[in-house]
Amino acid sequence: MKFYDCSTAPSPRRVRIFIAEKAIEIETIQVDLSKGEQFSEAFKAINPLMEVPYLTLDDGTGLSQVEAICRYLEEVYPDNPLYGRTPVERALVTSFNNQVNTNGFMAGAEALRNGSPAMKNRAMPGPHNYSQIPELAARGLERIDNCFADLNKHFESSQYMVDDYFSVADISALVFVDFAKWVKKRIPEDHNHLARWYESVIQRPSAKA
Ligand SMILES: N[C@@H](CCC(=O)N[C@@H](CS)C(=O)NCC(=O)O)C(=O)O
Repeated sequence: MKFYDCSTAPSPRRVRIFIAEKAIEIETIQVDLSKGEQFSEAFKAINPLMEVPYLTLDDGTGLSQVEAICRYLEEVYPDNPLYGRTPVERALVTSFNNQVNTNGFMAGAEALRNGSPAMKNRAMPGPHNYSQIPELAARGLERIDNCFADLNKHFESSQYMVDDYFSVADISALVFVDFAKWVKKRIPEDHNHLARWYESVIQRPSAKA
């Protein structure tokens, strides 16, 4: 397997933390997004979507999208399950993972990609150029605030995203909180429950990934 990564980017970080939690070794190739390496003919031939993360399997199959890659790794490396251990836990993990990615991570992407001058005409990743919509940047910031508040409420009565079970939903939430800093959003001082959860997950060795 080969894992195409960019060490500074948040989407591949979700996979890096997942790999670290599984304690597996995968050959990793850096694609420097700051230098536009995702647009090179060489990388386009590997992933026509021109995005990271990307995983190629030994039989030549290529997998794009964080979710597809993590779910594949969960199946081939079932030890230390991160998508749930029972039917109900798997359903809850999927639900909370989708919620935090939609309401948090995507809000961060909306704010950054529609607001940063460096991302002019790159409001969406991938092979097509899209112009920025300033209203979406403003709405993204508002949605980040709401996601922080919702997570704070959630962690009032739950150790992790799903009860006392650390899962891929916690990885997504951690990457969201760190990604929000890119648009100058930090956990508000009075969000004690969210801060307590963050302190516990950021201390895991995998969080350094
Ligand atoms: N939906 C994709 C999103 C991946 C994505 O947004 N990757 C970003 C890095 S965080 C990227 O490759 N950006 C390239 C670009 O902006 O041109 C996934 O889940 O993997």
